[in-house]
Amino acid sequence: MGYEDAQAGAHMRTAFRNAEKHYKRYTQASSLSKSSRKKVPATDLHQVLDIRKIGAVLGDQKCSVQGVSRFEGPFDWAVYTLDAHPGFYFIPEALSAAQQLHWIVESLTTFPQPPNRTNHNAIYGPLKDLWLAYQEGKVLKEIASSTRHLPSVAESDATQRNIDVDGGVATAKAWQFCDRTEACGQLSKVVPAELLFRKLRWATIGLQFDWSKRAYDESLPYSMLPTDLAQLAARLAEAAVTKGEFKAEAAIVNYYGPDDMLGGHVDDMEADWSKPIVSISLGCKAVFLLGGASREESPTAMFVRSGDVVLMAGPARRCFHGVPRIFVDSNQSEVPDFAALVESQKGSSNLDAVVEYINQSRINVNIRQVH
Ligand SMILES: O=C(O)CCC(=O)C(=O)O
Repeated sequence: MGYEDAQAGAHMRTAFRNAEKHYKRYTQASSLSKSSRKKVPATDLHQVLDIRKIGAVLGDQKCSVQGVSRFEGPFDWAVYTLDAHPGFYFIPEALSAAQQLHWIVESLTTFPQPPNRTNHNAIYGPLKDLWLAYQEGKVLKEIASSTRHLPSVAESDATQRNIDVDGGVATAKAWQFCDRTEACGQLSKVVPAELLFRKLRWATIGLQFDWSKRAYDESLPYSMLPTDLAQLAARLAEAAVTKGEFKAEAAIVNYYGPDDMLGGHVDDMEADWSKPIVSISLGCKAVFLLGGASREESPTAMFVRSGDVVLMAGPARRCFHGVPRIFVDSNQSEVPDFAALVESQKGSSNLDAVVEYINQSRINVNIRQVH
């Protein structure tokens, strides 16, 4: 949709949708000739709260600036609240650059590994070593599609399976990463691992989530969250936990490319809303929208940068929220200089591809207590 189309009919849309349209990234179709391209005006960002900057102005003062207040407590970080959104907490620069890099690497290499599920499971079944296959320039090829022979899932670790049963007829599809040359001349479907990685939108870790039922499916195999991530989340959650301890049982990892956004939604599948969602931003800067209990309420827009953490607990758990925009241009993305950090850590492993990816992307790891 073009910029002008997006402006029409604003009065028919909800306040949340209007904000999404306002902050969305508009680009011209590359198929348009130069003469038919219209200039897309720069997005007006003057209403976006910059809590990092407001926090620096506030210091230890007890007053509120632009509806942002310092939350007092014995925490490891400065924590801010929004006067208009009880139960919402913002922790700027909670993670050091080295910690950010560590979780970016995990998000690319480990978190999408089975038994964790990703958006690719529905089509290809579990994909093992997707990042490695992408780095090695591999392709995913369909190696079987049969209505007679239904191999057992455990038959081969290297084989990725997706088994459908339709009207009593079982169809087994099997996929495997292989070298491009091996797939050459093959008639069956072939998908470059690079494309699959670019289309990776989410991975779920810990207890697995069934998006079609909007519920956790505890019958699905899962592995626990890494202990260091669970411990970090429990420490970050402290400001928003009034009783007991935060137990990190599940997480959704969202991957955003330059044009990706996450539409307004409410996270209400967990049993105990007094426990916060701990949401960690990594990579390119983004606009985060926090609305009210209905889409009709006008949301507050704020910048989230790499290393920032937001907590949503209590009343904020009922609030619509989403990410309409990430900033990938180097003058706006504000990604820490991970290349320099990698250079200073040389000798461990080659992280150039990770740095290249994150300079054009955003990752969000949001951690939940389910029970
Ligand atoms: O990417 C973000 O910051 C928000 C993610 C989110 O709201 C979700 O996964 O439910």
